[in-house]
Amino acid sequence: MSALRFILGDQLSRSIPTLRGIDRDSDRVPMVEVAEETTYVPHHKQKIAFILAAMRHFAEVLRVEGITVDYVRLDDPDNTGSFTGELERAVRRHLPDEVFVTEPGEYRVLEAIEGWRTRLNVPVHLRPDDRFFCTTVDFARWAEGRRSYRMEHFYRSMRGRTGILMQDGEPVGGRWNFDAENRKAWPADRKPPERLRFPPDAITRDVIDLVGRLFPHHFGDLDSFGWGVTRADALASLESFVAECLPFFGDYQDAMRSGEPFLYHATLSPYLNAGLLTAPEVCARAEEAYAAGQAPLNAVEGFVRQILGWREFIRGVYWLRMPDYKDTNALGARRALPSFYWTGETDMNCLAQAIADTRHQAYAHHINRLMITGNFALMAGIAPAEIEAWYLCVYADAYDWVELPNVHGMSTFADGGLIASKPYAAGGAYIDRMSDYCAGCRYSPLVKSGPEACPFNYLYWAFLIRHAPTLGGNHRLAMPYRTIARWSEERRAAILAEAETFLDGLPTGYA
Ligand code: FAD
Ligand code: DLZ
Ligand code: SF4
Repeated sequence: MSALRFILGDQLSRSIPTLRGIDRDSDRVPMVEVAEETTYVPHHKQKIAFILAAMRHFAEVLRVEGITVDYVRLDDPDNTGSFTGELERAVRRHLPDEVFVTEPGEYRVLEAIEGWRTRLNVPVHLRPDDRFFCTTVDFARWAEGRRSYRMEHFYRSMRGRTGILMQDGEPVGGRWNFDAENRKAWPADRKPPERLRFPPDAITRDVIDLVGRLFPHHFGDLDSFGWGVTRADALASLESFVAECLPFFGDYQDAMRSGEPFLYHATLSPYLNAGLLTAPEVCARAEEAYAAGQAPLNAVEGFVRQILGWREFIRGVYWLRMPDYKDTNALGARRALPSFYWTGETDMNCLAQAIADTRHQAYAHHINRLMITGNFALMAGIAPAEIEAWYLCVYADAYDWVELPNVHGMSTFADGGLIASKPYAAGGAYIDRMSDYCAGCRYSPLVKSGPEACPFNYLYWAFLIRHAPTLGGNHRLAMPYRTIARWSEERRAAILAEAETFLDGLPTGYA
């Protein structure tokens, strides 16, 4: 018996189920760089470089172990450009008795894999991806009978099931959640730690050259590439995060700062999502730091909640609700994406800063994604498909399974409240409180209308007025709707008109 054990670009874990039971003498491991994956959206150049460089390094690790890797490069003249085409070629070359693959992270790839059984004429074994805490089956069980899904409920059940930060069946510290202590603004005189960057080695430099040549028009800078591309790099990043950032992770989780994209955030998502780290080992390391007195409970609990809670929850929702989830558009949002999402050329300093970080690093932390670029898209009524494609392009950590529910469920409320109890909409005052962006802006967060007014202010009110039939009954929005109810019809119409004029003036399209 011989087998092909097909590894996808986000399955770079030695523990991946595909490799279990491998026979080094007879089995082969195809890994393929293909145009379909590099261009199904025009990914940030650093995202492509990160994945291809990590794939090439992972192939070397397997080879050192004596495993035969059948690696196809992007510029191989015989490359057919797709997973299916390349697997077909590999089957023709090696005539295996069977093919193993682990569940992919994207629904469109799962659909392709489902076609392989008939197309390849060999048995294809699809193995569950067990690098997560919660299986898709267990999530479906948890979700059964619920009309909406709330992360906090799921998270508590996961704490109980895994025993993470639990003692005698109770949450360590007597509370599940320390968020109330985690909303500090960034002090003006505080300097965030330097982050670990990894100078590209010869393999990565080759990939960077390739990406520069083949994708010159894709979004993003390439010369600032500093991502790690091996498991050793990812582990070093984890250690550096635990030592330098974790102790303050909770305190400044929601803060934003000009020219400082990372603050105390982990920047581990590209490694987790590509398989260079696993969620259980990262949570175990954080718990260990708490036990050793290296980091306080509010920080460790806050961090664990992001991974054991949010990351697992988002994945569960994706696999439970796809494919229909992609088409949700509860607020009927139809606008095209403004060009400034690609160019960063806007007088709104918060957006210019968040997009500049994104262009430069293929990274922006959660609050920049949710409350700056996401908040604007929500209130401007950008079509979910347009903003979703942008998020999928621009971040090194972006895959459909994690990006889509964050966009449809969190930032655009396209799922109508399936996972969020209210839309994450906020005016300039919130952004001013949590960042230093407004001080460098030509608009003022204190002005509500007119040429000096922060556009987030009138967009906020126009958003609520426009969606009063859908959102007016949401008890979490009772206060702003009471304010609107006190306004005259003329005042509401003027706010709507100001917002429309502003939005209609924004150039759209990929620039
Ligand atoms: P930290 O803030 O340090 O958090 C630690 C870890 O928790 C992250 O590495 C990540 O694995 C996990 N995590 C935290 N929040 C979430 C979340 N909401 N969903 C899933 N995992 C989470 N994350 C992605 O990994 N890929 C995406 O494509 C992606 N798209 C997003 C789109 C939008 C509109 C929003 C609002 C959020 C998105 N996120 C996405 C979630 C989150 O912003 C990133 O995981 C986080 O910014 C990664 O940076 P970090 O490693 O420094 O995270
Ligand atoms: C994102 C990506 C890119 C840009 N390129 C490749 C590639 O050339 N080969 C590959 O195996 N994977 C790539 N990936 C990651 C895949 O898109 C990802 O594995 C699938 O979407 C399944 O989650
Ligand atoms: Fe953004 Fe408004 Fe502040 Fe300018 S004033 S940075 S547009 S929130």
